[in-house]
Amino acid sequence: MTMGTQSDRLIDEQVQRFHRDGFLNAGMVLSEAEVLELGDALAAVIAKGPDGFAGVEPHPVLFHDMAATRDGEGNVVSENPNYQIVNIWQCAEPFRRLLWHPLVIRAISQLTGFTDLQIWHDQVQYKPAKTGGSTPWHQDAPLWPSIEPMTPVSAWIPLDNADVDNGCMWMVPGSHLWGNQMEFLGSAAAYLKTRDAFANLPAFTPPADAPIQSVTAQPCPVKRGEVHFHHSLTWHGSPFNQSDRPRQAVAIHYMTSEAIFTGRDHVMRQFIDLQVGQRMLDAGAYFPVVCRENEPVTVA
Ligand SMILES: O=C(O)CCC(=O)C(=O)O
Repeated sequence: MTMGTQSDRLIDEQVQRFHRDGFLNAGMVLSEAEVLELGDALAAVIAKGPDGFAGVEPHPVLFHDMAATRDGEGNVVSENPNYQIVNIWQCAEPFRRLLWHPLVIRAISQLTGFTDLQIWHDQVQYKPAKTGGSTPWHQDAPLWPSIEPMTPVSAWIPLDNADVDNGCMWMVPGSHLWGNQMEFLGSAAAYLKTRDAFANLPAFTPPADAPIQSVTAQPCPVKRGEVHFHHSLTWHGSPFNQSDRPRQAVAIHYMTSEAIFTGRDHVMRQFIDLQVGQRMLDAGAYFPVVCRENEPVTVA
């Protein structure tokens, strides 16, 4: 693991860079064998497809092509599929074990400053070779209205080398300190057709007191098995896969112990049986606790 000079912790310079930019590539956290095991598990889920899970069989919470639309006759059309699989951990053991990765959890604890951490949900995004579609510019936290405050940090681990050709994520440094800008980012959706257009965000003026004042879309190549962290308000997205290689990656979205339930909707809302205002730490088994009092919990 190349997280810092110490083997299992980020160094101060990495933590500072994360706070400045809102994202950080912290280096390798998986062995080649682990990458292959996760890849096989993902291939098995993809081979079943969104409709391939029998009624009582463990299945992901959501499995769909984010880019699919319907034609005039109601047929599903998707020239540029981008498959999203939410909570693959519920049906694939290697992904379940990954939630408890101690190095990743220690880093999330350092980056958030919280000693107790919990899983919100995971999600795979799979862009097939040559055709894989884009993920529009967005911020995560506004898409998660069931929980507050908007402070979580995510770990993103590709299972294929992710680069500008096959649709690595792009981030805007400093944008995590510009507030909720989803309305503006929605207007940027038309800028997704090509990589150059993706990089060319419309004009935006950051808040005057924000440390970073320039709006720069930066590609973030990440090697398979490395971890890339991003704050839940960092502007990010990923363009088309223009290569002859697939682009598969899993994001794990973590909550800190300050997360409370708002009552608002999200695909994970169905698993929350709490009163509004109660802490998510009491939400139960679908939201595993992975760090207690600064120590990663061992795999459940
Ligand atoms: O995998 C991608 O390209 C996008 C993932 C993403 O938006 C996220 O992890 O928040």
